[in-house]
Amino acid sequence: MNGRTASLALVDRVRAGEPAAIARLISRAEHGDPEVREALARIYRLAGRAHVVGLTGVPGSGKSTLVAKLAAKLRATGQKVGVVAIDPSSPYSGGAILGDRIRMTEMATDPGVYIRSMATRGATGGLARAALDAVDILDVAGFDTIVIETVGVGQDEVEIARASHTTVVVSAPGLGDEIQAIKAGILEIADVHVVSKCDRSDSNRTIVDLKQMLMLGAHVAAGGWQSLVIGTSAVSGQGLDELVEALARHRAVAFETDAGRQRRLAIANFRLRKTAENLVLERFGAVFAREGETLADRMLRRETDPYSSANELLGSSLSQEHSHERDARSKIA
Ligand SMILES: Nc1nc2c(ncn2[C@@H]2O[C@H](COP(=O)(O)OP(=O)(O)OP(=O)(O)O)[C@@H](O)[C@H]2O)c(=O)[nH]1
Ligand SMILES: [Mg+2]
Repeated sequence: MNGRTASLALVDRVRAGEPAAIARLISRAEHGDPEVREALARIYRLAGRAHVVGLTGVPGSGKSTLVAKLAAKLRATGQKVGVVAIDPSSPYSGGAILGDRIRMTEMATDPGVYIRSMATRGATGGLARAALDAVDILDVAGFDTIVIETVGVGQDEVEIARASHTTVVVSAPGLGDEIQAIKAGILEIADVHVVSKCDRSDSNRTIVDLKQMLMLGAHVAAGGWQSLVIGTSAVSGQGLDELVEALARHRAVAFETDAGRQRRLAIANFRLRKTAENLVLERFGAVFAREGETLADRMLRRETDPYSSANELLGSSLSQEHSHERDARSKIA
């Protein structure tokens, strides 16, 4: 069985919710071989049911711990929960704080929770591409809510958080000005702000600061959604019900309002652009490797110039199509 057939065979097993198939298809997606594209194309068309929540915040703000608690809450309401953790700086055992190890272990064996860490820094076609393919795979596998945890410090991570139906930004109490400055860029993308570690005495200050900052910006986002600040504690469980409730309300905005549709359209647009850019670069790379040196040599002799040569290269990059992509299209059509 070649890579293409093997990947396609995984799609049906993913639909049946088989964990081994989910893991394998995500790995193949991460690797980004052209052979997996036909399978991912099918996956995309089958997906679209799940509520995708992007959860971001600076390192150590308590994201993984919160996700573990949130997953347990959602499980209790009967939902299946998928988690995609992007480049976690600590292994995904963050939920195992303060004597809570046993519950995390239980969750790890619960088929209704699927946690996947991705170190996709070098993934072909980029971090966003691989992460969003993984989300689609979990969606097709029947997970109702899928949380993408990213460290909100780089452009890629912010893009991923934006490519979710609902964006949660986690702030921890007592972060220095320096860190707050980094965060300034991600605060504005939040639909829901969480101040974690509210068992700590300095958390009120952070909540007040955030609320003030939001009031300064005083805007009601599209769809009538007013972003809010929720204080949570993984120790006492404070705020978790409120967070679950806010997510449910925002899910309704995403799926049932015009503004929500606009956002989902923007996400589709983003993915189209990323995928197309990726294909162009890939094909251009192949053509450049083949013809670049000859053209450079002709340039050196002043028989041609960078502009004409670049046009020529781009022309042949775009006119050639990989045979497996042609196959994939005719199969899907
Ligand atoms: N007191 C207290 N500590 C917490 C709480 N939530 C998380 N922590 C602690 O904060 C630290 C960081 O938690 P993580 O959940 O790993 O944070 P993270 O944002 O996922 O970190 P990275 O993935 O490394 O970016 C850990 O030592 C946790 O035990 C909380 O509600 N209260
Ligand atoms: Mg983490």
